[in-house]
Amino acid sequence: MDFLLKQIADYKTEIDTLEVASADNLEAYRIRFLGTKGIVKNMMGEMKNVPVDKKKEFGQILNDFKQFAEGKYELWKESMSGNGVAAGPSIDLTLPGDQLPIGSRHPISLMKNQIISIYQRLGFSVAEGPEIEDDFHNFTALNLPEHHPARDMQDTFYIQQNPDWLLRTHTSNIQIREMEKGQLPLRIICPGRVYRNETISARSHCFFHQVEGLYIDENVSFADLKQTLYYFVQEMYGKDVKVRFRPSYFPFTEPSAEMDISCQICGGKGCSICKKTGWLEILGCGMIHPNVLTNCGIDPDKYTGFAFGMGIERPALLKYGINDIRLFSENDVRFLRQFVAAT
Ligand code: 2U9
Repeated sequence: MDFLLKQIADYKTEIDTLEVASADNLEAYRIRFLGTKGIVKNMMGEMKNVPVDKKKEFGQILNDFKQFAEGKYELWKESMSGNGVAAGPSIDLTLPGDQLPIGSRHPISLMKNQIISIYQRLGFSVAEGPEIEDDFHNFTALNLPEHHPARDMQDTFYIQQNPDWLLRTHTSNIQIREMEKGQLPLRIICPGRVYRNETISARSHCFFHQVEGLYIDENVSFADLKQTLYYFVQEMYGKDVKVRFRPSYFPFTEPSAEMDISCQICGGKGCSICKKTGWLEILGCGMIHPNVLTNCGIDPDKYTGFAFGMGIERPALLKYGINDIRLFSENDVRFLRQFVAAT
């Protein structure tokens, strides 16, 4: 009987040191210890060889062993909780997870973020507004006379159900809404998508993106405007960039100007991109028209301000050497994947 007791003790040690990590391991354990020809059954069969006076004692030990082996089985089965894998030490939580594919930023977003961050360094904060707008915030407040060609059905997408609603033609509606809040001084940069009823081609689209800016305070002058925009282009295109302002006309600014930079392709010598002029037009600007200030409840005798607007697509085409504006909105991943992951 001593030999049998030693065997039971050895089996117990073996069970204690077992690592049952999968459903297959568990089944192998069940067959080896608890199966019809398993170790527990075998031991039961040894009962007949045990002397009569020891049968009771051996029976008790055997019963304990059986319960121990069955208990372990139930414990492991429960810990697998239906997924076939044991919880606990068999899962290495320190292993790195599966790597998710990293997307890339859209080139329009890259350009937009770069522009925004330059103006943020000058104290401008970002403001946004609705793409579906009413006539007042898109046109009337901006001193656009009733019969101005920009209001024409040919140029503007009107909402059929309500002729007072339209898809904004510029992001200036954001500035109007911010000015209406009456919190001055105001120094904002307004990015967003705008819509114009134009035929889609490699050079133009019926929607595109703009960044506009606005600065209103007491004693703001055209010199402030020039210095702000000069800082912007130096940050954007480098210290060697040259600028020039040409007089222009916009209903919402007076005086108005367009700003050119020396051509970034030929360095000002003249090429096909700058049409041999050596200059590239990049934005429009001007002092906010007093009527626009009045329309938004701001006293033009106390406050002055400047505004500017630029499209994002054209500088992005130049920067990334893209020759078709339609690529920006086709969402072809072969095109989109080429841009830097995250900035
Ligand atoms: C308010 C007052 C004035 C915004 C301005 C321009 C000049 C301009 C064009 C650039 C290229 C539009 O995308 S584009 O075609 N924009 O030339 N935008 S001044 O002036 C404002 C805006 C809001 C309240």
